[in-house]
Amino acid sequence: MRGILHRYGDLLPLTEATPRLSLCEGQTPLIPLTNLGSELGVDLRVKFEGANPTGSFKDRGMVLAVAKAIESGAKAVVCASTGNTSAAAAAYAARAGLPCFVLLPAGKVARGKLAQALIYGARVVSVRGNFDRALDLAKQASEELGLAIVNSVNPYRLLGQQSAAWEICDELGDAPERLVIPVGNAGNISAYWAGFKKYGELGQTTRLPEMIGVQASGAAPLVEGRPFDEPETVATAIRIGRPVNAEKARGAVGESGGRFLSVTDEEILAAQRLLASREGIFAEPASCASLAGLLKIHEGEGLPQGQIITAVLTGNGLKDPDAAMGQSSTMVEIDDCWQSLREVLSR
Ligand code: AN7
Repeated sequence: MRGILHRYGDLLPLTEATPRLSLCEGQTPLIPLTNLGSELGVDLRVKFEGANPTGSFKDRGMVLAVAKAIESGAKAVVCASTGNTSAAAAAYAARAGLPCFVLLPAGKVARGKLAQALIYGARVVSVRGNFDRALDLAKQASEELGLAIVNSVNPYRLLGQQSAAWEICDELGDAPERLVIPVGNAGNISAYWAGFKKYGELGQTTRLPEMIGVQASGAAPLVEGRPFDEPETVATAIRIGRPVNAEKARGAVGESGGRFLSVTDEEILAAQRLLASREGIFAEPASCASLAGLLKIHEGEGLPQGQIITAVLTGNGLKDPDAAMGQSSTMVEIDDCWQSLREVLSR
């Protein structure tokens, strides 16, 4: 069985006492966007993290965070989440036989993610407040009750998430020239940057990518340089107003010569439709912020011809069926006879 801890164990802080937990996470496809890439005149690939066992990139860091929680003798894990972290925490805790408590912003978690947390057997607490408040409460639970917190304040999460950058470099034979990635709590962009730098130090790559972090315009604290007390966006995964890893992310973007930019909900949904209808790839709205951001740069200043670009698609489209159904053309219902069908097909 091959997961992150097996494949990249040499680069991770494992000891003999660290259980080699695995759901065979990682090794997700790096899919060339053959249609959109050629239209934009660039070598564009997407890292499809929706192919992870719980359907998002969170599995990469969670497998290490839960393994380390077991190693340290934790009796239970806790997290706050916009949805994907809770799904991953619940799955790995179930696998490890640990109780798991998840705090979710009430009414703002996509249905697929909620279904996951419930079926994996987590204790799900719906908090009447946004993600940032739920995270404050999760931290308090961790301090007062000694539960292991598995949000990205837990350093093992970001260490495990570096593996996505390593996989991209392993496959491309070098780092991409530009990386475009959605940003919520700002952990993943920080992890990718650390991962690229690590591979550079090891002599596995010759360059570092320009890092482009994309936020939703209704939850864009890193773009505007101020907290958002009431973040709002259709991309509920990144509906975050006070990113925990803001400093690290600013460092990554600054050092790489990149930038943060924001896209509207309309642009996010348009990118989601484009990706599905032109490339056959279904990613959740937050993920599509990356493509929306790239399209925005293309429209604004253009893209260097032939540039090697990777856009990270952080979560599976199936996570949020309502977001997709809400914008797709309605279906046709017919009587069960050939005449009715013929009419529809010849329209
Ligand atoms: C699909 O699950 O914060 O910038 O609690 O689910 O590292 O926070 C999710 C974040 C992007 C942003 N895309 O990553 C959570 C949570 C998807 C996500 C992000 C998230 P970070």
